[in-house]
Amino acid sequence: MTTPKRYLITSALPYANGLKHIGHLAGAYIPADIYVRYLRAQKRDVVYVCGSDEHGTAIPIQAMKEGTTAQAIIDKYHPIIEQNFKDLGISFDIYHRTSSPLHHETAQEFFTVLNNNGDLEIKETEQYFDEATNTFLADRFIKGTCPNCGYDSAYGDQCERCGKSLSPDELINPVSTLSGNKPIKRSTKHWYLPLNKHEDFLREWILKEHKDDWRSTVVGQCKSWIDGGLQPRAVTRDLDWGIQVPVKGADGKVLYVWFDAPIGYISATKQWAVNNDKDWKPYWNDKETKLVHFIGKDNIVFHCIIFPVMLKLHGNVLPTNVPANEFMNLEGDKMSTSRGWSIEMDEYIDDWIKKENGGESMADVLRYYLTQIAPETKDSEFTWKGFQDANNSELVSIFGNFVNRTFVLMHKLCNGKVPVFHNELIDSNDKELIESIKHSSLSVEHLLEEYKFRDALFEVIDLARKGNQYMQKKEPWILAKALAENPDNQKLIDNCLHICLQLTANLTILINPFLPFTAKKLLRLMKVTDKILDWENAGKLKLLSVGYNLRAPELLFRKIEDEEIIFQLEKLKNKSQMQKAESTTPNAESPQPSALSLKPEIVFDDFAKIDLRVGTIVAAEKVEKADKLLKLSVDLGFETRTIVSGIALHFKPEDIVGKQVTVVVNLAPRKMRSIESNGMILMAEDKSGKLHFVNPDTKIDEGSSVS
Ligand code: B3M
Ligand code: ZN
Repeated sequence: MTTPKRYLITSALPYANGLKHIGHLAGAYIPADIYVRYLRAQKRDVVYVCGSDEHGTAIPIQAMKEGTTAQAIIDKYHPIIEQNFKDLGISFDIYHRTSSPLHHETAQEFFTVLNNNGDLEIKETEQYFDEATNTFLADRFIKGTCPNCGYDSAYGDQCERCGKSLSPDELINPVSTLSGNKPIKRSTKHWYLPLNKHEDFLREWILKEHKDDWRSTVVGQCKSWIDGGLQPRAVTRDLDWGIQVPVKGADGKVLYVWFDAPIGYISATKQWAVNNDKDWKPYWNDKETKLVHFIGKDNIVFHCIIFPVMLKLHGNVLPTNVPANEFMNLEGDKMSTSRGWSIEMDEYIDDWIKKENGGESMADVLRYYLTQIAPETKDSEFTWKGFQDANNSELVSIFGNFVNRTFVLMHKLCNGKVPVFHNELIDSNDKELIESIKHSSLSVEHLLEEYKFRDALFEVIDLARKGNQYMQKKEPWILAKALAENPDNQKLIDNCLHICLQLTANLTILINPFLPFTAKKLLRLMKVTDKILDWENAGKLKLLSVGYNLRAPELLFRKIEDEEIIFQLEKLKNKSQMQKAESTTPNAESPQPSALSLKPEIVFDDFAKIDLRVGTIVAAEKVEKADKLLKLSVDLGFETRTIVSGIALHFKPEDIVGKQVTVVVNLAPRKMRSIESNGMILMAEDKSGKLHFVNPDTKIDEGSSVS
């Protein structure tokens, strides 16, 4: 294999419409980061780009849910997502945004070139239109039943269950997600990318040229797409959020998000070049660039069919590989933020990294487990038990243990210095381990070049395991006990620890792409600079010089206790129950306007702070000069409280005495009309605006808690 002149590595641009979960992380970010860190260690010319995808209907939909603007949504989530990636060690060279002017220009230029060359078709067609909101319905503005798998909430551009790419016309029983109404058809003009004209190219390029070097899952999906017949694909939309179509008279039309988003890789490269005083062009125009897209399987068609056709027409390089991952499930079910069945990156960082000193090593634990169970060839599953096991029985017991023993013994038996190696005493165990070090380095390299990240990681851990076995055979601590009788034992001890230390240095190089925080810690322990991480050092045996003083041992990983896992499992269950409760209340799941004014998502901990109790109203009177307020005395079992409530227009005082109510009892006291109110009564408002008490279906003890 000849080494490519340069690499351009991309990870899918996440929509800046909410927090991203660890399934996303496992699919498109961790493998790319491992690959990039490896390439950097190989001293290859590599640029790793990513950024927020800030267009498409996903953004305005989230804005409606949060009762704010699309701009406010992207400005809120872009920095959070960017920071989350940083905290987890994802080392983009640039994390850009598609809302930037540079991106808008780049995408418009791209469109203009294709349009001017006659590569796009303009068609006037009938499209779904929502009269209530005066909006054409495309992508996520329209939902219906998937013709492929029967899922009843498939979007107009893709079914999130089976991954099939759709058009609104294919949906069975379509409804507007904006109003919940059945849409009508209305005529509109759009630009189309005639994929059908590129079928021969795609067959040749994917199904012949790349049939053996791309993952079979990827080639398989492309094949079924091509065999299913390629259709012209609309690349513009009637929408007010996105990049203006750069054509006169196309007001109110924007580029389809899947047209502009992948161009985001190009604009990110441009911005990186500006920031670093480099030339971006060769990365996209020179045939000697190796372009690799890391994505999840739901993005295959966009990266393997649509974007390559665009790149070819525009005269850019084509991806060399698209190592897409399958999905990662969670505790027996599909991961989904909206159903509350997920672990958000942000949540993991809060729970595991920020809470403890030296918490970065917990970022590596997640990176480790997600790589170990990476869905490279089929769907996989994250379980908290599996996470705990991977940490406790591999990172702690194998890798961490080997390094720790080496450092402890070196300090105890070799004065904290790298001991000399006595060549004349080399034995078969030494030779075997030395061979393993060389062999593993080559093998890890080979596997990484082939995007086999889980196998590569296994190889590294296996090498550490061999280190433990070697030490077990050599038993330097036993040799030390007999030093008085056999002074020559010191030489044997020296040889053992010399090799173990050189192995530690090698493990540092090999683990660095996977667990960068751990590698950094190891560099500190060995008191060496990151020069040692150069891949050319892998497999070498003289990385640490004889006589060099090393730092005292420090644990690399800590054990994860059962309670921590139980806590996470409980939290997950609670989160999904809360979400379920919300979606079974009327109007929440069905696409009524009220669903779109949902408050921002909170975590269970937020909810748990609210103390809700059942109480009975024992007295009620009007508040003077305040026609809306009633002053209530509420018996809560443990005490009777005064609560001022704005319900006077709905209830007569004498009618509500004796009624049970639900009270927020830990709300900070508030003065209203100089009466201190100590709590709040929960009320439900019906369609007509009438208020109702929220109370148990039968009379129960005052003070009973509500949760
Ligand atoms: N934002 C979809 C996703 O987050 C989309 C990826 C764009 S990559 C150019 O799955
Ligand atoms: Zn489907």
